Amino acid sequence: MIKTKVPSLVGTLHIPGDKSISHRAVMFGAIANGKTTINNFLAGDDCLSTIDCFRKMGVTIEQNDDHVEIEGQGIEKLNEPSDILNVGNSGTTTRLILGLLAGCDFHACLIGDDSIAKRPMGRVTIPLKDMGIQIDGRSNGTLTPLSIRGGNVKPTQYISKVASAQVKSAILLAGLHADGVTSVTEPHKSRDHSERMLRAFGADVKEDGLTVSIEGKQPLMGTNIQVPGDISSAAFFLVAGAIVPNSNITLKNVGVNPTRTGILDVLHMMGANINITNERLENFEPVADINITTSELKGIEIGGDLIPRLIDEIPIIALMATQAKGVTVIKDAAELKVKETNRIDTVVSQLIKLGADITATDDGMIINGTTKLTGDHVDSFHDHRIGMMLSIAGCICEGELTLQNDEAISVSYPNFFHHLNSLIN
Ligand code: SPQ
Repeated sequence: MIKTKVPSLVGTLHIPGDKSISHRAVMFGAIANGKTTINNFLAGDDCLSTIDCFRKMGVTIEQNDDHVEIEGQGIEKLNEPSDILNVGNSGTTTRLILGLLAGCDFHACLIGDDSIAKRPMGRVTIPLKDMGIQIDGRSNGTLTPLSIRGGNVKPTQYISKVASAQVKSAILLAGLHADGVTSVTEPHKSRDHSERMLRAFGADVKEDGLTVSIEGKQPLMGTNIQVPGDISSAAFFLVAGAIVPNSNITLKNVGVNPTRTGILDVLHMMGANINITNERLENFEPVADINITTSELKGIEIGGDLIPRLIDEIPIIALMATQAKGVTVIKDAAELKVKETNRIDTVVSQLIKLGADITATDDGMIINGTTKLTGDHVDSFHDHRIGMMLSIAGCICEGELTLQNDEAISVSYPNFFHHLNSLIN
């Protein structure tokens, strides 16, 4: 992919479905009783991996682009898979499926790509083993490939060291099949899509501050899920609208769940011209339309509770900070090191290539703006969010930016380049 400076970005986009919500809709639909339909499903590689895993366990799933129909027959009707479950590049699939398989009295093996093989799974497998589940795999069952034999789940009261929706969801899904109450307490609140969607499927989930709890043995009932647009995908165009000259972009139907809107807080704090309208509750998630125009930005400090609310947006926030006056400090974000790539290293190394003044720290980065960026040969390192961030960088670079491994973008935003090109005048 080659990208050069653009004069402006103008137009309206319908952002594709939320990845986190699409995964959960398939998983919960597969273990519910009765039919589940999903509209605006994200047909990206990660969510297709989730569908593939459940088909291998005998669930009938019809998928036509962004419409999915699942014939759920309850978790007890899942079959022992005769083939390995391939999670591809998806951390969400790996960790949530482990929690769900904890409730299944059979054996299953999980494998993923090279990136998944490096990501820490002990944060889920260790508490699941404490709940009585047999798990083995590389590095004492903390790295893929993993094998699991579920059944006889014991409830737990788990205190997590990290604010992670994947850890929280995996333990709650295991707890759904235990006798008694399972709870998870986090240091900061992570995204709450599982809690909201479990309720939409008829389960009773309780929240008390940073603790979420669920009573075991509750059946899920199939339902209709309308997936909102993914704010993590919208973030690339929000930042593009703010930093590309003469721009005016409207994004329709974006999920604005408060556990995900850290990017909107950052845009406000940096002084962006952003307007949020038509806020409504669709199904069980808040949704809105967002307009942004070219803005004069200023550097800020980002850390603490804000981090879990924008963790996946940090690569694009770092690019925005190169175009903001003054210093931006991103801290408390060591979790970036265990994503599809070490996102502190990949963001910093690739933005330095373009001429940014950016330094890696132990738990984030420091960016001095504003800097003029110049095109160079850069790499996504097979990380979709790094690929999209660098493509937006190309829109403001002097000279040509060439991006290696751009196909990774289809993990979460298969029509990203089509959308970007449609805004170029
Ligand atoms: O699914 P995966 O690979 O972990 O995807 C990422 C992403 O950038 O798309 C992280 F690399 O998003 C995670 C997110 O960082 C998706 C997610 C979820 O759906 O529950 C939660 C976050 O991860 P975590 O580890 O904080 O729970």
